[in-house]
Amino acid sequence: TIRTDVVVVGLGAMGAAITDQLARRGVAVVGVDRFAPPHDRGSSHGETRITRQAVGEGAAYVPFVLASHRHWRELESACGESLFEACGAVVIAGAAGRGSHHGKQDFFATTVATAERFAIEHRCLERDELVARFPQFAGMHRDQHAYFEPGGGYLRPERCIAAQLARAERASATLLLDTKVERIDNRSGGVRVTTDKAVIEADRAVVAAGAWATDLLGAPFERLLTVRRQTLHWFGLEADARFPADSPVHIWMHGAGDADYFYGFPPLPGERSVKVATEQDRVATHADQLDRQVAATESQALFDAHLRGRLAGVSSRVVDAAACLYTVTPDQGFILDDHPTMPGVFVVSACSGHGFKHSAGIGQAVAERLCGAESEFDLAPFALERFDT
Ligand code: PYC
Repeated sequence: TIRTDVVVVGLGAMGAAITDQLARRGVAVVGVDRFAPPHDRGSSHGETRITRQAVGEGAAYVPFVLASHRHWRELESACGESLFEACGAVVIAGAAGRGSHHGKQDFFATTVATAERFAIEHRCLERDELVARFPQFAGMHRDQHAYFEPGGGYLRPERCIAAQLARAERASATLLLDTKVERIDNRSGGVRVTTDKAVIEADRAVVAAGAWATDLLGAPFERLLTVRRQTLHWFGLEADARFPADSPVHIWMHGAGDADYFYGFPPLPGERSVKVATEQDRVATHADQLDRQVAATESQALFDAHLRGRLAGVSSRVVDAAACLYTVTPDQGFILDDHPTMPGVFVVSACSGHGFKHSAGIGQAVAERLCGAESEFDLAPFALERFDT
């Protein structure tokens, strides 16, 4: 039996950040993952993740992303690698800001209002201004609107996770990799985590197990959380593609529904392809049953529905594709809260497909909460009580 202060279950985006933050505060922490992160089985792979500070999902998220931007820069200094490319972020919406993203019909308006409220540098651009600067958006219509945030950009998720776990280990965290958590039980004064390799007894447990959380947490999570397969696609560039070197990431809402949109990244340095994706909210799966194979027809369907006639310079030639998992709540927000019936267990799942950009800040917030420290973060908007449990 291993004795520790805190056991963190799941070492993806959230678990790696929390383990790092706790270990650097001098807390004895054991992190457990069923694979060897960074890995491609969960929700944190695929080379890049969007980050944007004026969060259209709501102002409650802004402190997390602002803190994260500071943490990524510090982490870059610590690990000597590039983790955060501040190439800018563009959000495009239809007439009158029409379009929905992560369940928010007012995503575009909230993005602009949040930028104003938090004094985040941004510009609202007409179609011709945007296309003059970034010709790849030539398919934008004149009745569409664009928001440009120069401080947004993309993160390198696998590198961020590896760097945080390495730093956590340097600060004396113990990592148990390729170790499957079988159950979590309360015991007097704490928590017992039974894995296929060892039993861990801790004062507290943090469950950041993403798509596997439902198997460990019981009610009400099994009813609240839905696991969804999503796909990522890389398409080759045309020979005459014009992507300026400072090209931004984008979210492009071209219809009113949640799926009438796609997001994408500029070509990574030295690459002649771009990564793009949309999101689906119709089909549920289980983490262990994920079909990881992405059919050529899926990439073609994405290209036809979203890219064709919109993103200039991108060909329909598929260079690569991958599947990943979202773990989604009914309102597509986060859950950051104590487990209602398991004292000592703090839940950091699910992040509904938009968590990575916030993860370093959430690591700080959760570590402060567990240490009883004063905190700049308000976790109330992420409490379970907003759902009918
Ligand atoms: O957070 O910008 C984002 C995002 C886009 C698609 C998934 N997450």
